Amino acid sequence: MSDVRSMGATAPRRAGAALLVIALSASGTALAVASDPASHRVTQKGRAFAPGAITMQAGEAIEIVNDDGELVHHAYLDSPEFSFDTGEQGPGSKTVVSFPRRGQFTVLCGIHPKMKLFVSVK
Ligand SMILES: [Cu+2]
Repeated sequence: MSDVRSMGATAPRRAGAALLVIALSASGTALAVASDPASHRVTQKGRAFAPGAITMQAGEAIEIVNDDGELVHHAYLDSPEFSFDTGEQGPGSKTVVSFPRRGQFTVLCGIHPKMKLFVSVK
């Protein structure tokens, strides 16, 4: 009985995370999928990440929102320690990416080379 009660208590949050994983898996591209709700939010309006720099704790996640009209974006990070690729981010899409490691990272857009998001993970 105690097992059932414990499952009930965590079910809503786990269900949300499971849906997120499924949504990202469907695009077949996200390698770093956050299991927790994002604690930071970045928009891409005007072909620019905003804010352009974020300081966060290891294990936290960023929700990258494409609120840039009809434009498609494609955020990715390629570093020796850690990388991810969101694939194409259609208009209105939201992609959550977790940063498991400490370090200084630069997220780029595969479509707009001038877009840069500096992430400092403490
Ligand atoms: Cu872009």
